[in-house]
Amino acid sequence: YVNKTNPSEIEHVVRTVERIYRNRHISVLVVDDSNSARAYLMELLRRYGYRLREARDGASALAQLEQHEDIRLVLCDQNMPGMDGVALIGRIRQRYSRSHLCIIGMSNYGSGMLSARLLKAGANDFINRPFLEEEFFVRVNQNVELIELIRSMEENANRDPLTGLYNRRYLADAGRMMLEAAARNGQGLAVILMDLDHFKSVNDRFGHFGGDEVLRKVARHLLEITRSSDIVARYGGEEFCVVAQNVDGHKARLLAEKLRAEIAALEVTIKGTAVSLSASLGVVVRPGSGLEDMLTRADRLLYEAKSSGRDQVRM
Ligand code: GH3
Ligand code: MG
Ligand code: MG
Ligand code: MG
Repeated sequence: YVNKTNPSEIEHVVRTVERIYRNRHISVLVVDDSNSARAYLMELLRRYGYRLREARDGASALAQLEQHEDIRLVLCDQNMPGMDGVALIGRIRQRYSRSHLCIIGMSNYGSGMLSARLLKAGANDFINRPFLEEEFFVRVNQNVELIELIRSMEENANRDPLTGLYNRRYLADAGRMMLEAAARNGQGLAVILMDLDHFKSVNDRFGHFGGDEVLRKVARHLLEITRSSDIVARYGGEEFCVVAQNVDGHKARLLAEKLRAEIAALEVTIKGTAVSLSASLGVVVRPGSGLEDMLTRADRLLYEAKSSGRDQVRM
């Protein structure tokens, strides 16, 4: 007798193992006032490899979310003393968008309009109790897959594919928010625009792929020498923009000078030949009337730097 295993069963096992591997990076928060219900849900989720957090009421659920940025799914019981599920979901949605995390509300079978109230409060889905494990997993996994997809699409939409830096679209959104925050807190903010000098000749000598390689190296170096709180974006072909918060005019000039010096000193070799680089920079410090206006003025200063001989900072 030969035990012929069904190929589709093998496929199922392989897919499950792959999923468990992927899910190690995904945190799920289980919110339920009942210890036994929480333990059961966590036992199920553990089987699929999810990283787990738990809370027994709304207040500690909000605290967990605050503390753990990586929570992507919240499973939320409706009936809890104090804040109920609908109220908690409303509170969560005030802070966390549908592209940050998904919520599955859990209601008891027969509670009528509750599922509609949970969805209206901001849940993505709901599960009636008692449930079949099969349905539980399908709903959990589908919601997690969807949020991961949304997040990767959002990430791609904000990035420049060549260098991996933020793109101009992201710069416009995040830069405006940073500027508003700086205005509220009365802090300085610098917009630094940088254009590589004579980049055409780099392409002429090393070809377009060589030029691309140089742009990637420059991008990587800019990330190394700036702070994680700065926005570093690819503004155009060989133009980069740094938005730095909490800097006054003096610090902004120092930063721009540092960027200039670092680019001039950067050792890049393409096919064994050293490429010498330099850059021209324009710097504008808040208050300006808005990000667009600051970028326009930085661009004008950048061209002054070009016409004054390149490899210099203008502000
Ligand atoms: P300068 O700025 O000093 O005036 O001279 P430049 O030669 O850098 O002049 P310009 O800004 O007019 O030209 C930019 C060049 O950068 C033109 C283009 O071929 C090149 N470039 C733009 N985007 C890319 C890219 O993605 N990859 C490569 N390899 N080259 C690019
Ligand atoms: Mg309960
Ligand atoms: Mg240039
Ligand atoms: Mg240019």
